[in-house]
Amino acid sequence: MSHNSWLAINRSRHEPRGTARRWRLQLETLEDRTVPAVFNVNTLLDTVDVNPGNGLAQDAVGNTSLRAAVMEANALAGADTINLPAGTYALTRVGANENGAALGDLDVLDSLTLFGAGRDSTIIAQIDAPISPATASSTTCPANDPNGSM
Ligand SMILES: [Ca+2]
Ligand SMILES: [Ca+2]
Ligand SMILES: [Ca+2]
Repeated sequence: MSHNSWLAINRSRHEPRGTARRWRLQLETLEDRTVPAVFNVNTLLDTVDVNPGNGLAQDAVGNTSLRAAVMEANALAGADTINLPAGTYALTRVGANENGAALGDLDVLDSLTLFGAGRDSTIIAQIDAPISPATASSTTCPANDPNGSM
């Protein structure tokens, strides 16, 4: 999912003109996590991520729920993507005024893209507001639906 280095080609600036160009390959260390995580939801159940921040959006039985995916995406710095297959995702974990996506609405705390299977196929059934972006750059809707719905 991530890679720590990037192959870079670097040419010395101090070469005299007219000489054969010499290219040197060098490894350049980048941030630990440069590739956005992609979570593929595989359950309709409203379950929580048992270990936010470990790179896996897994509930207690190892499934990836929408809520677990949002929790893990929040725990990982940077943009992430969640793929939602067709189905109705009923948010059943009641809890007003909770802002970590573990209860109630799905609090999106950083950049996140959700892809559904189409407006009439992927449905998030809400308790109150199903998704509450906490930042201006948060949620975008799927590219595969011209209406901009799930
Ligand atoms: Ca996790
Ligand atoms: Ca994130
Ligand atoms: Ca919440």
